[in-house]
Amino acid sequence: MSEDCIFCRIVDGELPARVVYEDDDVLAFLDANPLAPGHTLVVPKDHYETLGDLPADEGEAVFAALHRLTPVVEAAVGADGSNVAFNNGEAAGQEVPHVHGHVIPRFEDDGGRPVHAVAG
Ligand code: D5M
Repeated sequence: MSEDCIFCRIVDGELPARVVYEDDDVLAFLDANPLAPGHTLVVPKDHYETLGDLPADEGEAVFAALHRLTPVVEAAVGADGSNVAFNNGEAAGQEVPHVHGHVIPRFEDDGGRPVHAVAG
């Protein structure tokens, strides 16, 4: 737990979130600034800043949750696909320094642009 980390505070229940999945190692909740309906964030419960800091077993737990959740999120919003991505490090646009995967639903009629173009 990092006191000033918003995702740690969500994991601890101090800040509200629309939680869509939880297990021993991982929490998933809707993104507050969604790029598409159903945009979901998947975070390890323990605080690590980047993927490189994440121990392999916790990385496996995050990937297992992404694997499980992605088709569920797509089905929930009627998406035709999704971008699953990590912004890793400030230089890559990571704004919240608690490693997290994005599941961004995509639709046939949304232009088909890659996610970096969608994010602007
Ligand atoms: O993405 C950080 C993402 O985190 C960005 O899409 C907004 C989202 N965010 C920020 N604060 C919150 C809260 N409190 N709840 C839910 N979602 C939030 P990055 O990859 O770091 O650029």
